[in-house]
Amino acid sequence: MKVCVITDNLYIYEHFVDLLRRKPQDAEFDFYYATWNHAFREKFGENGGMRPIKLREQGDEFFNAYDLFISLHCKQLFPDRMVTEHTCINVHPGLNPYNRGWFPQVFGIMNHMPIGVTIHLMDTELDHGPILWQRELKLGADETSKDVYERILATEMELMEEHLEDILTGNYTPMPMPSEGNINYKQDFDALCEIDRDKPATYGEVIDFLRAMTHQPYKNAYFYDADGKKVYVGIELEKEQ
Ligand code: 0FX
Repeated sequence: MKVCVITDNLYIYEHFVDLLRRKPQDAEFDFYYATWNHAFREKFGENGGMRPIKLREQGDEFFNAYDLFISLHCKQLFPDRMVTEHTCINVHPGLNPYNRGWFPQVFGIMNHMPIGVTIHLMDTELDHGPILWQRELKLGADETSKDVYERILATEMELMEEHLEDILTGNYTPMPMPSEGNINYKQDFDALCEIDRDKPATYGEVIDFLRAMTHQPYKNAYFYDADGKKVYVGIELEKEQ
């Protein structure tokens, strides 16, 4: 069988390739990334193990060349005909249906919502479709977005390792999503970043907001100083031993 894997996340790509090396599968895998992913373009170029692709420009010839499509943090929307006519599986860094879309753990920390990992069949809506497997992660009071995101990535790879063969052989029972849940977009995250210094909040809300926005090396939350310069804000948390 031929499998098309599309990813824009280096950690996931490298760990998935390592998984295939450790546990060879009876399938041929092709890897693609988004044409506008400059970091991948610099690293992989046009050939080698990875190729750039713009999914919405592909025709039947491309789609019919594969038996299965897997999105491992692919930053492109899969075209409708791809998800309706072919089997497409998404590995998502959130516990569907909570916080579908952009940076699920950020919104999970801020809004005290469940955090985790979901592998699901894709349909025409974003991070939506029957659930195959998922695992919830409990958030520690001292964890930032980065801390829990590292556990999310590791959990995604654990689930993939446990179920790759099931994915390839179709050995699963899709479960309907329990509800539509909620969805966040990149604009929602961008809008959170500017701090309104006059907004009243409890200490608890401030701590949760800052740990949701703390994810080195990214500079997320900020306010403007008297000279109109951005001052970035993060938080350091340390639990006693
Ligand atoms: O690949 P990914 O981990 O995931 C994102 C979406 O969250 C996910 O729902 C979608 N399926 C996937 C295709 O794209 O995103 P990332 O590698 O851009 O960012 C990883 C984490 O880093 C993110 O969860 C929060 C943090 N981050 C990232 C950026 C770019 C920040 O805190 N600030 C940023 O500006």
